[in-house]
Amino acid sequence: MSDFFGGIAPLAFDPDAEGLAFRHYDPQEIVMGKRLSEHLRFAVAYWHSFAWPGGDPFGGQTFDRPWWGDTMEAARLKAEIAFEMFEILGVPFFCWHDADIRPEGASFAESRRNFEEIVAVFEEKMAATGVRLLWGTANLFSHRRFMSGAATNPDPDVFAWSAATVKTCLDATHRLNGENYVLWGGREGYETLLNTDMGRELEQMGRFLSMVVEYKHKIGFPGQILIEPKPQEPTKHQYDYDVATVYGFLRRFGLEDEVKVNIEQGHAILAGHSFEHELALARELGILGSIDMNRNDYQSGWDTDQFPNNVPEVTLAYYEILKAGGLGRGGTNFDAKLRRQSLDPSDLIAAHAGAMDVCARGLKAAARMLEDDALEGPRRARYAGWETPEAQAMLDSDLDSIAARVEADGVDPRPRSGQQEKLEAIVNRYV
Ligand code: XLS
Ligand code: NI
Ligand code: NI
Repeated sequence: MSDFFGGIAPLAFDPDAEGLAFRHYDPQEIVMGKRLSEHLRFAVAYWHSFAWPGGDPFGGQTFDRPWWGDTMEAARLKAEIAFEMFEILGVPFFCWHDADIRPEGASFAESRRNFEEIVAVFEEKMAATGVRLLWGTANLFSHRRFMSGAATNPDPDVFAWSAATVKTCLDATHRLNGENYVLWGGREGYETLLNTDMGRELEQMGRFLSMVVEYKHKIGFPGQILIEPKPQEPTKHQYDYDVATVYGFLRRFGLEDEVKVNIEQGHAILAGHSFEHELALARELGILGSIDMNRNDYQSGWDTDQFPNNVPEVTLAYYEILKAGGLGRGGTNFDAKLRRQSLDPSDLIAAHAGAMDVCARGLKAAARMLEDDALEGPRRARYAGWETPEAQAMLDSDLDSIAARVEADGVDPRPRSGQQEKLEAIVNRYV
């Protein structure tokens, strides 16, 4: 045991507690026939909690961490303390990028050896604690070699480096029995068309993704491959803009049955959508895979990756997820970081615990709305006209016969209220 967390005990569910505890998240609580922990499938993001130094565009590191440094010893200490936090929080999962967990080596091979050494450390710690891997991913955006993209880079050597990196990370994810493997196109996009061959870059990206899927089948990795959409930042135009764009891309390369999406709250907002819009669309397209839970600052217009703290918003998100039948192999990954003034180790615990409570409240409210048919009842009533045999038959007919029927039957549409305010008031009763 390190003394980093100063002896903070594993958090209990205790609505009346004074200090750190869960007020709404009781992992054992049964909701719609399933434990809350199985619905929510919480994961800690290694990068934000253990690799991010607290910088912003105007200043660097604010956090003091005993594991700062580019050595294997530091990487081992970081792993040690990360697992201590997982146990304090009682989270079932975590997620990593290769670059979060190991120091960069002088060559590809050295980086890979460093990485695999820490993966072996994880393997032991996971066996000892029961914490599992929600997903692994490759960081193909931080190092300057990726500044013009990874798979979409004009330099084929960067494509090669990226392919080798994803192979290494997918192997490790498989070895650790990860539930999913994520690809976020960190710099797959462009800054200016003046120097960009967009058609070529999209082809490269499609071929790259196909290779990932081929390799997954070759090694027998049973997890899901997930793309994480984001419209901009770091590049001005990211190719994986939103769920709709990713779906079109998957269809084009024949991958719509192979790849799903990992949808992030803040990215949905950046794309000009709501989180629930992206979730509902992915569900309807059959590609809902997993979620990155966080929130953006609504004024700043960029990806601030704050911990969620808005129950009504989170409720509507889990509502769409419950309607999809749950997260399946996916989970709720806190792709969220502390504010840079939140220096204390206990801030890390409080941030996650608070966010877990927000999610628990949201999920429970969503479940009650579903169980009471509070929104689905009115929604069914709104579309009831389509349940008649006549209406269904129309979909199999043609414009001629529809036009003839409109005149023969004297069809005369009567507008009806959409009742939005009444429905909003209903939601307000549950949150
Ligand atoms: C960045 C992304 C990133 C992915 C994983 O905006 O959210 O953190 O989740 O590469
Ligand atoms: Ni993310
Ligand atoms: Ni993000």
